[in-house]
Amino acid sequence: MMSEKQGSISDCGDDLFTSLEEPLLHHAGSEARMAKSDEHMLAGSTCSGRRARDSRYSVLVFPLLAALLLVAAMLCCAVVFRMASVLTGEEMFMSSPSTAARHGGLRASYTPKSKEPSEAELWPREDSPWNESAWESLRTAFHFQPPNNWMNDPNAPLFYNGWYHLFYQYNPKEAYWGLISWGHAVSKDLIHWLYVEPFAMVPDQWYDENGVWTGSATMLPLLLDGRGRGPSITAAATTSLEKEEQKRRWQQRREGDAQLIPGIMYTGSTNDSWQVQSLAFPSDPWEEDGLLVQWEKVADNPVLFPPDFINVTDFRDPTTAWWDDKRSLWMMVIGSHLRPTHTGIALLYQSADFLNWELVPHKFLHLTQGTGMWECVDFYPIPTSGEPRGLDTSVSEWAGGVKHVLKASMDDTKLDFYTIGHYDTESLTFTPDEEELDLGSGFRYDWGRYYASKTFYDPLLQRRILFGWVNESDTRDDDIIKGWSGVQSIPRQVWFDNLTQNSLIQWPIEEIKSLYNRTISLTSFTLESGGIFKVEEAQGAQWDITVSFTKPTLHVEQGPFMDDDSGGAVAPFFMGCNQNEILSRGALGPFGVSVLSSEDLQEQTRIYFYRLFMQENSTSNPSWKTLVCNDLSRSTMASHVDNGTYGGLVTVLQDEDELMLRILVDHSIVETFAQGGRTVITTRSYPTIALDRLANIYLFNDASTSIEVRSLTVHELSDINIHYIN
Ligand code: DQQ
Repeated sequence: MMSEKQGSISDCGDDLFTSLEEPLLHHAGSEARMAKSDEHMLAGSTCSGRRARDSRYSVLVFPLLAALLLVAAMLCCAVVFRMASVLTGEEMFMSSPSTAARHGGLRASYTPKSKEPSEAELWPREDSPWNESAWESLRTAFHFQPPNNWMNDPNAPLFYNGWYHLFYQYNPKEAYWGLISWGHAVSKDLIHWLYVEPFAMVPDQWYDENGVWTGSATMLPLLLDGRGRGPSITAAATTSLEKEEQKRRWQQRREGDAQLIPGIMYTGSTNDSWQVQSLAFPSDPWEEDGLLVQWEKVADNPVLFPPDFINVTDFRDPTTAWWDDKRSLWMMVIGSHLRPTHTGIALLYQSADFLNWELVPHKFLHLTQGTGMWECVDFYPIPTSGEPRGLDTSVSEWAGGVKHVLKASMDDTKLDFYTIGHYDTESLTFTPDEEELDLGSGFRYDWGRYYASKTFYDPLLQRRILFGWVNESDTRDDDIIKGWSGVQSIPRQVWFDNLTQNSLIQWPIEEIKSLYNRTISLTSFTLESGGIFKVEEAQGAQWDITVSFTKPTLHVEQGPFMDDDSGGAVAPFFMGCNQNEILSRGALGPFGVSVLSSEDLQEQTRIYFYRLFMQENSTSNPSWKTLVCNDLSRSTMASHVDNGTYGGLVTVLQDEDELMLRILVDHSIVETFAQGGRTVITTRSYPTIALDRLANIYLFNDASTSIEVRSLTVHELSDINIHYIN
């Protein structure tokens, strides 16, 4: 059809039309544009006759040409304007028929999450407590951050060919959410990162025009054409030619994992804001591109549309898939919710070839009423005995026992909840071990600002690693001025807590020790009530601090009793650090560490324990409970940033005689791991005085009884100096 019409234009001999339309076709590349140019082409087909008839009007050629040139200039402006709006994230690369038209169904109603920024003043800003160098000191030194602009969710972490890969939701243009693409970084040790260019994926297709949103990687068996193109993916070679090729690839493999190729399933937000799932593969993972720099979206995209019983804007963030050996099928979960019941759901899909997916007949792996939209669901096996280790996502049986972890990032509250339970490979359902610890009411990964987390199995060291997005808690205008927003947490190893038997341990990966460059150690001293102790020679903002206190206990009648109107039935998992009791001095708290502290303590971020004698629920007897908190109330002199207190209860077993804190401090982020990693709190601090070498470390005891410090170890950490790979 195209060539027929083009034929009529060249018959006309009017190259102007062609030269005006071609750039439009080229830029737009959409069916809508094609329809428009078809009209022009039809008009063009009548032109040759008309021009022949009206040769007497040749005196008008120049004015006409001038007019046409003016129109051309205006059209060019329109194109430039359009491209500019693309670059500013207002609109993306093309317009094309709606997703509904392609798929059938209702159109989406969508409210963009990112609004235009308010008027932000640039340097110098008189009302800001920070100048340019102060802002620079708030940037982290050993956490992963992109070179600039906005970052949110960690995506598709994986290990391939000797390298760890981290992708992330990234706005390449601004320090706020929008134009979401996939940034990419690689590392040999999960600590020292290198930025990879170009971006792994950008919104350049109708099915991801509103953003290449969150997704996961699955390590797949050989791709039979070795090029990663979708239709050739299969779990097993079938023809003898394929088998030959497979054999060749197996012989070729350089590393233990090289026979597996990552495939990425991600959510695309379409040109009319439907959420659909699409696939991408590395272009040449075998020979030329072992670092997985180039990615190709498959021709059959999108591979999944939202089912008709959910809203088309509530269908996102596919998990890493697992192989169901019994049924020879790939399985994968996508998060959503049911309106109007507000039930959070994990939709369960299956596929024989990773390309064609169908919802299992009973639809859900799991659901929980009242929890709302589930984002970034994660689902993985966890061994329940032996040394801390992880398992490949496809493992469902393990000699030492295995349970499964289900995590959902709750869109309503922006909190990451997890629950531990049993995955039944017959009924294909997940059941939490304890109903009261189901998603939304049980454990959180982190009690601070931590969201959209994602794990992966590290086959090199047989462990499961967790990443999470830590957002800013200053203002959007601050972010625009400083030019960046968002940090990834230190990668944490996660394993089953054999002692509590119902929760996870999270612990900074061992590799962080490669950054230690100076150590201060102290042992056995007493902090009297009201006492404060300055750690000498500890000026700076990059620390790994471990402190152990002797567990303090009192006779019941001396302890603070936490009561409430329901007769003492405080739900412990919602017990936060912002209760009034916590702000005042108690018998056994608060005591702990203050970091990012100015010399005069005007500014300090306080991390503390607080022991309470309280009732866990209406049927239990009161007993000692321990709260652990990151308190930002004095963390900055700036009045416009978050100054809340974050934290929750930490389990301290009866036979444990110490309370332990490990705290990672990195300029504007403080990650607290309490009691060996049973409770974790990540918060942001924006000091105005306690910056760099003006930041100190203190121990303090605001309890009315004395506290014993058993040991204190403070490691100063080096910068990781992330730069682009050559
Ligand atoms: N971020 C992505 C979504 C996801 C959300 C978009 C969670 O895919 O649900 O940037 O932060």
